[in-house]
Amino acid sequence: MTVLHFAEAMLPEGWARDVRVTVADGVIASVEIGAAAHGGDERHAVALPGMPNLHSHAFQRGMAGLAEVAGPGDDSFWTWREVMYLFAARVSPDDLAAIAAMAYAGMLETGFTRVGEFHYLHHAPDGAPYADRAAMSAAIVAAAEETGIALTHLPVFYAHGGFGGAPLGERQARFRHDLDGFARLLEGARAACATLPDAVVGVAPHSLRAVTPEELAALELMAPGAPIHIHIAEQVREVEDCRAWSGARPMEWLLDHAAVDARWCLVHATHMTADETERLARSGAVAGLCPITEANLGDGIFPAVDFLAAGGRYGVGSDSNVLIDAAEELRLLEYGQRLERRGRNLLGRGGSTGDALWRGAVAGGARALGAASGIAAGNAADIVSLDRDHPAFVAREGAALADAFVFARGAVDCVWRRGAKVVSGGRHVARDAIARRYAATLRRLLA
Ligand code: NGQ
Ligand code: ZN
Repeated sequence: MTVLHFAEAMLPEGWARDVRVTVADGVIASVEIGAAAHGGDERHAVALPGMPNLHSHAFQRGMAGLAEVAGPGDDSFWTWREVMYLFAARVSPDDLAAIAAMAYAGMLETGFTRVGEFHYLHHAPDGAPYADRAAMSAAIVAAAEETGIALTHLPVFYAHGGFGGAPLGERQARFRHDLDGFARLLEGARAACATLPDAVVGVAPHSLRAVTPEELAALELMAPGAPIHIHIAEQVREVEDCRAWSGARPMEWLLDHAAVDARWCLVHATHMTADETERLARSGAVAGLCPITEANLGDGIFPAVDFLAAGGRYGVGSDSNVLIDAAEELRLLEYGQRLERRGRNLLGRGGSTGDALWRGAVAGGARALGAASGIAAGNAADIVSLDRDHPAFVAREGAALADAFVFARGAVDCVWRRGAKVVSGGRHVARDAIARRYAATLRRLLA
């Protein structure tokens, strides 16, 4: 049994002082408020609940910064995707394990304690399944195990290169399944996750471009009650292609044809009409927002003010992992709205904006990843402490600490996953070994 004592903590019911968190078998057994530290308690200053990262493509961390060079024509999401596919074609299961471990260690260092891995790099580069058809899933699991991050594994079904069942392109061969093959992959992925504590396995139709309506309906039934994630309405061209195919916009089509509810996470959801925004909010689904990647790829700005006003739920994801930073995702989410609407404090629901964003994204992210969240008895002890000595935190307390963390770049001190300290002094405990292996992998892949 471990007892952590925090001078201040962000609890579900509000900020509290002198908080004793007792952890047994990785789970919070009790939370005492206004309790002095006992002799054997490990003492820390400020605790936040761990942040779920609801959308990651871990392998893309290996190409971070390599698509920031202008090509011969106008650059766009679609030209970025070609660069990404070239990199993706080189990554073996061992390479994936090394890159994902680096990405996951980095996530933990910024306060992410669970990752939703939206995983579509299933087969060998020529499209042939590996002998163990879940070998790439196993690599993801190995990285989660090595770093300690909680995993919601989201095997992706990706069968078409465009709306209306268009064939896949040559560079997409690694992603391909039919429904039977995908069912077997899902079995393999579940087996690979079986020994990983708190692991969740969901299912992810990649996008309306990549699945037919019949396939989507079948996928909905493959993981009853588990999270279901899909990319949607990220790019204007995707909206136009969807209208040409069906007469409807992507969000409109999905809400009309699928039973979208609280088990769904709709990733990006950037381009919506006012009516779609309202309907999505009412559905109970989580909007999976990835502000850093959406900015990097030139996607557009999510209508967050209207979505929140309609009662919508959201969480954040690091998606392409071009930059991994939980607080920065929230900062950019708020700043996109400020720049567009020329206002301030738009997503804070009338109170402290950084505090509301951290709480909102913890709750929505956990729902999207099929997990519980928050520093409360019965939940996994997934806790982040802040570096009280960082200048950004001087003379701040309570919600003002969260604001300083989100907007003024304070720093993380420690991170616990299931009560085990995986980050100490801002560094992952296995960073050196993980970074060495990552460097060797990248030098070889990019040679
Ligand atoms: C992905 N990324 O799955 O990594 C996609 C691009 C695709 C984003 N949508 C791949 N941001 O669309 O095929
Ligand atoms: Zn994505």
